[in-house]
Amino acid sequence: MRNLVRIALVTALLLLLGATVAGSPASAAVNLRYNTFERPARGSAYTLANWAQDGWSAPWDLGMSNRTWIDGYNFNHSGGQSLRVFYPKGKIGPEDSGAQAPFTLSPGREYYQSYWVRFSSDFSWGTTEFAGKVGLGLAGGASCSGGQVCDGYNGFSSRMIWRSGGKAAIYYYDMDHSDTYGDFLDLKRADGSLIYYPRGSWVNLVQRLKVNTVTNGNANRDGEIDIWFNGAASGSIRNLRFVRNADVVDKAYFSSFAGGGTTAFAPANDSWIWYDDLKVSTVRADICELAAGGCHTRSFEAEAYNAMQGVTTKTTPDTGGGKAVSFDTGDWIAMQNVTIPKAARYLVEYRVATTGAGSKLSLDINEGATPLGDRALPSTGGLGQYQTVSLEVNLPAGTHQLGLYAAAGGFDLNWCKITQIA
Ligand SMILES: [Ca+2]
Ligand SMILES: [Ca+2]
Repeated sequence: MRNLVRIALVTALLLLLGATVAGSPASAAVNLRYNTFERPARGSAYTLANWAQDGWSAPWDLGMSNRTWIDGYNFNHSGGQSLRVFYPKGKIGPEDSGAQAPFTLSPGREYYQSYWVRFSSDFSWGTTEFAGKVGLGLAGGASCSGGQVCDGYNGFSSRMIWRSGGKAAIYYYDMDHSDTYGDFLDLKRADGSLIYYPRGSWVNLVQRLKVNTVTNGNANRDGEIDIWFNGAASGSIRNLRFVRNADVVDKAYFSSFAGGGTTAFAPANDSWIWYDDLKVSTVRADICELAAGGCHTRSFEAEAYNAMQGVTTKTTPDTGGGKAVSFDTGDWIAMQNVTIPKAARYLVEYRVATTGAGSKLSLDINEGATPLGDRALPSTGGLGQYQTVSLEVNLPAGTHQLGLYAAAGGFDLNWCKITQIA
């Protein structure tokens, strides 16, 4: 532990809050699950075993081992990595396109889910017909879908799709679906205009689904679906009947593939979708994307420290230029007056360059009295080559002094970023 001579900010309140750091955020539901795709090695397939290692278990999958890839090179919404899913030219359905898996959830009548999605810059919506599935959905029981009649005993499903031109819609199977296939609702802005998925930029989707209640084997018309696009309400469906038995939401149904029942729906060129910051919870407060101002985030230039020991500042060749701070073992910097509005889970990103493997950066608050976590830094290929690495920590609400300490030196730090996960 450090021997500190830093400005005293510590109050009894902060100590008290700090003592809760090792547990879960007070507000987070026990059913909260998220995935930032930061743990697995970049450049590898994100297999079902990898999902399970990150807390997402499914009894089966299609495409995870051969059409997914952990992208640590091109695009991410958080940290340094994301999940990329491949939609090959000419292919439809989850056997040959994209990926699918029904991730098990603790049963709940009402669930929220959120994810960030990015379509490739020349993403193909289809050949002569246009539809496909996007991201996470919610389902329960036997997950009625795929042209089935939903009789109230074979479950339900509700997933996001694209339609012609990338038109965004929710596609759901309830007991009253009117078509051979499920019903859909196009997403709209407050002014009534249709929402289209953009190509080449990240957007956020949130779905809330509440299963109807059942009285004496009869489905009451009180099921609900709500959709938010980039935090704005964009679709609301009421008076839904999903079940007449005890089925509730028990799956986060990852469904990401082209089609459509014929190859007319297949992409005209190889296409990709990136995902990041998946989240599922029974509690709305866990979906910070829906909070006023969105998920809290702060960025710090390392050279803008308020206090330090041992470090030196240099010009950096990293993207954006400016200055970076060089750390030897035992050096530290501190950032004062870092206000965290809500006790929650946060992703901490470091922009670093290292002389080789073996460097380690430690994060703390309360003058080092409350360690938050260590991050072993990879070999980035030398001090001229930067990489973004991250760790997840629980932060208490309050105004903190953030300490960054070189448990093992030999690295330059350009900047640091903190983003609320849930
Ligand atoms: Ca990420
Ligand atoms: Ca900097």
